[in-house]
Amino acid sequence: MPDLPLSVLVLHGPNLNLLGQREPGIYGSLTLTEINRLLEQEALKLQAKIFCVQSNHEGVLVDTIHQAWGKHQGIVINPGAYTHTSVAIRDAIAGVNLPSVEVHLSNIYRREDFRHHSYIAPVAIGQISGFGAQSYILGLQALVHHLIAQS
Ligand code: CA2
Repeated sequence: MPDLPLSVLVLHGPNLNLLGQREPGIYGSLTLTEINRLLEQEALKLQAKIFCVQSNHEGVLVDTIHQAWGKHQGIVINPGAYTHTSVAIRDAIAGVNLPSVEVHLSNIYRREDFRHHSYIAPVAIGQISGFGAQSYILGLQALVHHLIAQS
């Protein structure tokens, strides 16, 4: 067992600050604050600490990933639309070499073709897509179990 508590960075990408206010049919009716609260409750059960950050800016997401090194043991990330475009976020995750789980509220493979490709997936330990807010909970559980197993 590692020295507890494990510390996990939860990173939310662009437009996820709008959750609960628009497009509930695709992304659900919970706000980002409500999702973060659910994650806090799950983290407590898992005896982990989480730090939640949302940004609409690619560079801020890259900087936040860099700053996770030496501070957090893993990352749960919903890169939003940057999933499908960002070599910079992929390189940042590969660069810090922290176990990362990619999560999506919607099932990106049931949507437009351009959402079927993820630049992040090859540098993530796994991907969870399509379970709404539960995708984040499953992602946090999977990451913490992975971190415990590898310690
Ligand atoms: O399903 C997901 O979690 C996504 O990462 C969400 C991104 C989308 O670009 C990805 O393909 C899949 C979009 C997030 C936008 O969130 C909104 C929430 C409410 C209203 C408008 C946008």
